[in-house]
Amino acid sequence: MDECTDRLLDVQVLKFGTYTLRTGLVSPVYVDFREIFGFPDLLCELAELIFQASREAQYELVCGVPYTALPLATCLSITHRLPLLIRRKEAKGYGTKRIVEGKFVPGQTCLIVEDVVTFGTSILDTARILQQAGLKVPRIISAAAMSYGQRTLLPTTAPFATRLLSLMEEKRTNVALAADVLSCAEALALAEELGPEICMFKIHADALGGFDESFHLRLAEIAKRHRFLLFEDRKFADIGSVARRQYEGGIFRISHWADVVTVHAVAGPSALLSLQEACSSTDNGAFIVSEMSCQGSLAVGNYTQAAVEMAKVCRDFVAGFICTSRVTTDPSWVLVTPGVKLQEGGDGQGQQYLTPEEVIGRRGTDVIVVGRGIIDADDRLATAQAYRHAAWQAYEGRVAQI
Ligand code: S5P
Repeated sequence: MDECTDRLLDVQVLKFGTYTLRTGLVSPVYVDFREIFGFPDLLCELAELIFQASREAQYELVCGVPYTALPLATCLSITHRLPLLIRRKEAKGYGTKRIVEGKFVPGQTCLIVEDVVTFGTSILDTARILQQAGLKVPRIISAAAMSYGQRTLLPTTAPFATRLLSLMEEKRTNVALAADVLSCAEALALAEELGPEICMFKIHADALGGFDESFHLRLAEIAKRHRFLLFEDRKFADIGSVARRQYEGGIFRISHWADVVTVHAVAGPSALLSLQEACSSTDNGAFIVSEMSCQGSLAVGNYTQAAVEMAKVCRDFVAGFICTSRVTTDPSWVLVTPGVKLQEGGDGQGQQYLTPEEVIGRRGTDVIVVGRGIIDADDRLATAQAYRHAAWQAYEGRVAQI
């Protein structure tokens, strides 16, 4: 793979610099896949890497996302004798009017190959069309997709988002623990036991018995040793001046120890701007609550869209969103999803649970927040590891495999 990457750089398929993409995003990396057509041996080498990466998926047909991935799919088809399908961009207005060309029968399984994935829209369109034609799509393979690490290179990624994305990539975990226990002593024991498995430790300081300064000093020491970030789920929702006092003062003095906090969008951007001013380090940040996991939440539709839009006024402070779906396709924001359990369902009090595979793999968010799924388990460590494994597998399935 490294040799192949070197050659991709040599022939300028892969470029580093400052590039404004079609979407308006500025990227430090650019993949000009069409350049590869002049180097058939390199094209075959890349197709072979894709074949190796997709080996454990069982498929009988191969289809490239039009147009630039078609030669890759063709190469795979010829080398491995896999029948090729072509998905037209529009159905022909004459003759067969077919949108999927090639020989297949409904129920067969097809691998979709794409050259570069930024947001995945073209791939999802192709998958939908193949499924409508009766085909099964087990796996989508891309020659390039944005990993957590790559997203830290985007100039629009906020400092806290960069810290979190790098930590997730290095530690290989996208699980945040919701440490909703009764006392600070219990929270410290949890942090010590599960710290090695998680990227963030989330608390509601006002719901923990025995809160004092020694608690957050000890928590910060554990966080440093086990490498996780401290998340106070305060959900600020007041006018700017009050939100600032709640952040800096009182018993909790949140700004002194929390790396990240949550802020509701309901009061507009003033709370965010005040918190940013009061922030003890420019590396800290906030997540805007743009959707909620509970039944009947009003954070939907236009509210959600306005919350996402609002983040732009405070780009250095807002790291991303609390959400249950892909509320934005901009990869600089980190999407954090609560309401996650290994089995779908509810808690009888309005909470609704989705699985790690559903939120990370299918809906395309980045971090799962798990509370009772781990805390109520007999073996908390083994259960945290099971969530970590499931969420990481779902992430790896989403980004490039080669
Ligand atoms: O919409 C939301 C937003 C949040 S931050 N729904 C949520 O459940 N949360 C938080 O995630 C909630 O405050 C709790 O700490 C955690 C979910 O806990 P669980 O025990 O249901 O996994």
